[in-house]
Amino acid sequence: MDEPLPAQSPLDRPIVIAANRLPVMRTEDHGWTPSPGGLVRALYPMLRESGGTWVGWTGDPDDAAEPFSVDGVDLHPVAVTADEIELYYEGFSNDALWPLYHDALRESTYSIEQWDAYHAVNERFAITLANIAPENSVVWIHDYQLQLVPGILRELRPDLTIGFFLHIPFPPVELFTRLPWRTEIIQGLLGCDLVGFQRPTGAANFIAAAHQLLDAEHVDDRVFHRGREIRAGVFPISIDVAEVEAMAAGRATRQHVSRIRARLGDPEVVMLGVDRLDYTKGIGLRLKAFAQLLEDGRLDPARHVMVQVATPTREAVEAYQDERAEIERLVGEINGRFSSIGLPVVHYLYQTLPYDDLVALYRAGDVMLVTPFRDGMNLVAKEYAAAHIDGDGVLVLSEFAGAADELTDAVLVNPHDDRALQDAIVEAVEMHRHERRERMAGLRDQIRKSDVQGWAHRFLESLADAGRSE
Ligand code: ADQ
Repeated sequence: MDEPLPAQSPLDRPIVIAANRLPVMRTEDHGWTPSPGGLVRALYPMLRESGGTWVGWTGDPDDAAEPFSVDGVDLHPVAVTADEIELYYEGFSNDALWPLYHDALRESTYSIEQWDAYHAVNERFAITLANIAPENSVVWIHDYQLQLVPGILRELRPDLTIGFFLHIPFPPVELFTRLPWRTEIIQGLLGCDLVGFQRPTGAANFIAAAHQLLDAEHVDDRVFHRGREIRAGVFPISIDVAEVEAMAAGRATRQHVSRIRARLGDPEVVMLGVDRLDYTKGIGLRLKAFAQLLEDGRLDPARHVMVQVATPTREAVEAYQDERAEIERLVGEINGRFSSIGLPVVHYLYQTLPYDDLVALYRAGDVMLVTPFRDGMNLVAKEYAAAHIDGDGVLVLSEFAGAADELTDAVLVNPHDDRALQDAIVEAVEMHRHERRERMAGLRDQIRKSDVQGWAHRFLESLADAGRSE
């Protein structure tokens, strides 16, 4: 593995992070503890070392907590009202932008009330940042909920170096321009010094939209707008590889893996899906492909089982309720047809699991199915490879996940093509041990080259460069 990077920030200036959510959750005794999740794991130690600040929402409506510190990290809550949660978060962010950015086409339901709330919350974030960011500091804003913040903040505080990272895809200009407020969004992002994307296509789509909507010229990754230069860079996010490997190597995990396989009836092949229950993740298609393979006798319920873990998410949004109902209907239908007493063929958990349980499941999975229609990166694919310290296991991966650019030793598949998906699953199940090990070695080499700490360092170094070239 490459030299581990120090927890310190690569910058000589204070950093302020802004994300929709603060990186902490309330504990039962009314204190705070860092939340789980890769982004927090990547950035929290760095802020702790360099004494940084994080601005975000606590997750509770109307929560206007005073600024506080956890482990030396200053946290500045931004209040979001119950109405705004419905309009800004569930509405504009998750019911308008999310499907549009994942090319999940459906009838457009763009609402001015939702847009107004999105604008108001973005403005509140920008004002909070303007009030607290030290002179000449670096501000790093995250994701699609906050795309207007850079533009508003630039007006308020021209001294700051401003970066933005989009965790989800940026759509092709033909789709993006459906959005009534497309120009405002591009203007917002052009307030940055550096805008980061997961894949080269995201950066290219953004540059094309800036050109079409605002006549912004560009040379390579540099966009020119109103006398300023904005860089559009590519920074594929990763995971804390060392942490997953250490968890996977623990004795408790090894014992847990044996227990899981025994409880599943010691099948020959355990197929695994782990996703937030989101309609972009292709869970239904995967289940249908599995059912068709059982139907056709290409898989055998006595030898092949599937475990699908789906994390509850965005449960107030109707499209998510529909998706859950459809997946649970499919699981019931498949089990009804193909299971025998005490041995279901699909094991389905609608639960958020502790990270060590998830790592044990990854290790227990012989074939991992990651089949989103569209995904910024997909960290599950990387976690699976990191957990397979035994050097075995096959990853079936959608071409439409950002991870497909790097994880070329996976069995890559177009999940929109039923037959291709079924064939990819059979190829993974029947793959010879020698090929499995060769491919897994390739996947593991790749992820060990770029972990999440490296990702954060690369972004911040480029941001400092972009800020200097103003
Ligand atoms: P997500 O859409 O949430 O992230 P993903 O990258 O797969 O998708 O991350 C999910 C995370 O949740 C993983 O770290 C996984 O371990 C965890 N998780 C999943 N199911 C779980 C369960 N049942 N219990 C506990 N934890 C579970 C968005 C984008 C992605 C992008 C990331 C990071 O949509 O494309 O990779 O941000 O930029």
